[in-house]
Amino acid sequence: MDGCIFCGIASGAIPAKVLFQDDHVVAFHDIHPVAPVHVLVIPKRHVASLAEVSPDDREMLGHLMSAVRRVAVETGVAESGFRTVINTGEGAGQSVFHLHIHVLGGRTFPWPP
Ligand code: DGP
Repeated sequence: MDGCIFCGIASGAIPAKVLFQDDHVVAFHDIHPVAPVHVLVIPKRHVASLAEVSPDDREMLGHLMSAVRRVAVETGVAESGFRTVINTGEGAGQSVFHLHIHVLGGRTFPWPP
């Protein structure tokens, strides 16, 4: 989508520290990390947020979750533990309106957040 930063990263037009990508998803390091491991997983296709997904997106959502596991393994936090976050809507802190999963690791995370 024109003007979407993450569409730009998905297409390669905007540079990012990409961990891996495939036909469906891109995993790249967050520009403002809040943990030693802070990777974002996005679908290549533009979807604004989790509030915008439909039943047709089930396969894409599966790709995202599978990629989250791969991020955890490749960054070495699969065993120590990792936090996944999807901010949905401005009220929840979403600032980029292209669906993304934060994968955070390398430190402890309080609960409730
Ligand atoms: P959220 O607040 O949940 O919408 O998270 C958006 C995240 O995206 C935030 O942690 C910072 C990150 N981010 C924003 N712009 C860029 C960018 O141009 N490159 C990278 N790598 N990350 C970005």
